[in-house]
Amino acid sequence: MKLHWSPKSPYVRKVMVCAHELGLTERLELVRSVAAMLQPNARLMADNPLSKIPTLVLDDGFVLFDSPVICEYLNDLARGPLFPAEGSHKWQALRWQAFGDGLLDALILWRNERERAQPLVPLIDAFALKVRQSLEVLDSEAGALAEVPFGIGHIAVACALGYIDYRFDALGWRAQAPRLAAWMAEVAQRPSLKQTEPVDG
Ligand SMILES: N[C@@H](CCC(=O)N[C@@H](CS)C(=O)NCC(=O)O)C(=O)O
Repeated sequence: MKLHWSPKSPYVRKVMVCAHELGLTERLELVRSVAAMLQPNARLMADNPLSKIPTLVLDDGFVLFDSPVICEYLNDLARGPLFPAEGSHKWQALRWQAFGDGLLDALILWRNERERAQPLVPLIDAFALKVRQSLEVLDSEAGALAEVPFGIGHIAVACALGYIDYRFDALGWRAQAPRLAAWMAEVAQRPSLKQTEPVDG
């Protein structure tokens, strides 16, 4: 399988964490693909017209995106435990995945805006508010995160927090969300997270 990949993308990181957890990394051929909102990538678009990563091309040519779909596919392939099949654990995991992904969406749009010559201040303020409030809610859920078996919800939240460390270090989120920080300190010890820390280049 061919994965359009970048060491910087937190959504790609979700897929790679799943692959590590599921013992599937050897099955993935990583293709370094640059995906930038303002520069559609023709080579990537041949597989995904949305020009986004992660994009997974299966051996029979069928193409999967986006990260929730690819993560679930890998979990099915390995008959893994990362997606609880039913009941409240299922919805809790999917909600945390949506929460982590949504937090990432806000952070990435925030970063794009702050890099413009004249950022729109109300937009920056709105992203800052959403991120602050999300951290507050996740902090209140740190106990629940620690209680249930590690899965896709934990992966998405951890990748979002890892992205804050990578691109928004100045936020100092740990002071604002100490219980979440303690949870993250433990989860970050997993080899799957250690081996997928974002790097420039
Ligand atoms: N919802 C998608 C988001 C993927 C995404 O936005 N990836 C970024 C890279 S971090 C991207 O490809 N951006 C290029 C673009 O938006 O044109 C997912 O979960 O896979």
